[in-house]
Amino acid sequence: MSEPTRLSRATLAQRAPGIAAPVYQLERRTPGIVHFGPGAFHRAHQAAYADAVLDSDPRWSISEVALNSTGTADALQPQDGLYVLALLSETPEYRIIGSIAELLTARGQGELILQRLAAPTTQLVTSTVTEKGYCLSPDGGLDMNHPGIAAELAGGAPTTFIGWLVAGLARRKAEAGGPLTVLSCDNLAHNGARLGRAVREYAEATDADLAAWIADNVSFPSSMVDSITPATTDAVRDQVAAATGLQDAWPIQRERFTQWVIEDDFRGARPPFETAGVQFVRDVAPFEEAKLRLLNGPHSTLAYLGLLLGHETVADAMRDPDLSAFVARMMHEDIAPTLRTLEGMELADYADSVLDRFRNPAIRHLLSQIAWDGSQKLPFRILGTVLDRRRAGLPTGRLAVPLAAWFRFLALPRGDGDKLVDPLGDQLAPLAAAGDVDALLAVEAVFPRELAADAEFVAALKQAHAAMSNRNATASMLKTAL
Ligand code: CS2
Repeated sequence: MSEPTRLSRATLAQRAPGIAAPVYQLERRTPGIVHFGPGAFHRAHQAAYADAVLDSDPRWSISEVALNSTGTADALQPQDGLYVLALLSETPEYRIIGSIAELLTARGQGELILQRLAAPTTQLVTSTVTEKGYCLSPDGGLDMNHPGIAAELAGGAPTTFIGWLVAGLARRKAEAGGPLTVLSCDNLAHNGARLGRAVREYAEATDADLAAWIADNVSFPSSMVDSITPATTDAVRDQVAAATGLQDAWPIQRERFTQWVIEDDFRGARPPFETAGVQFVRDVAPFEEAKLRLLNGPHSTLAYLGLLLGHETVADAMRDPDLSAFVARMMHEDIAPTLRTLEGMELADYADSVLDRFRNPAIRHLLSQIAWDGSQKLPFRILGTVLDRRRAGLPTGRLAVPLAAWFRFLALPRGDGDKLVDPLGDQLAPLAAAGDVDALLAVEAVFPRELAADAEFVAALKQAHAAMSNRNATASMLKTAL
């Protein structure tokens, strides 16, 4: 059998019948959005929303900026930025996305990146650079000791997201490019406020006039983004080629469900995302908290416990009756009571709908993928909930279990192809291997001092940790923790 033709503008018309593709004019894409971090999550989510509005408003195609790798650019440049989005369910659906106008990489294209950030046609900057990309210190401000930030502040060229953003804003100020909205799309509580603070602190450390200009001209709304997006595999590539008749070097798969709630605080023009289902609200915080605590927290719980129990995917872990019952009770009884009510949605229904999504048999979401970067994720996903509970005089409850499971996960022996992916891995793994819970709790980049000094919390964590010495012990602990 001959290889299918590679997807590109020139071959788009050869796609299989029924495969949706852009009807707007691809050759006239002028980016109105600059996005940092063109990974799978962005291409599953923001780029699909932009694609949906381009028919009615041609201003909103995207200039992608990759800071650390050239992989996405290498895959999509020969395809004129086009790629296939596979919506997975029992009846999968495929859609060709055309919102990526260009792909820039920081290595070698820095000048173009600054030009795009300064251009008056650019009205919105978005980011999915993951938690660690924000270079934050435990107090929530910019980490001036982060090696990348420290090198930039000492006069080095930008390498970090914050560094590039501030350099672009300086160029925009110099060229009178006009006001701008910078919209964080990462899984951090109060993501916009955090990003705004990091940018302000960076600018104040380098150029007071610029800091003042940013305060007057740039807004940093928060947003909550949601769509489960497992990493692309060769099986997905084959499935996409068979369904569309075109070869895509890097298609993206995600569940059908998607949600984007954005704080309505725009300085430049606002894309008509509401026509594509985006909710613009005054206060994102209740949505953000509900999602981080009731979806991402349980996801990480399934990941660490599931891996300790020998499961591979989220759906596998959900088929384990003790594990799924434990997670459901933790959500309803330990997490939901810490949350504010959501407009138009009961928290209990929200929790149940998340559990349904975790059960989706059409998705193979590897627990090992979710287990990455625990030191960056758990403060937002679990520790905020624990802090709220303790401040309200409630016990730590079941939430000690995922944290103890993370410690046990960090201690697992690893082979060559199985490196621990976590920026604090080298510091945490030896402490976890020694079973030193006190030393782990003393890592201030992860654990707020208030919790490390809380006797009830420490005792609950130690007890859960002791109960998970091996797979069988973990399985029977889960039964009793029910
Ligand atoms: C997951 C998230 O990998 C992870 O840590 O918990 O990527 C999750 O799938 C998304 O936030 C869902 O919107």
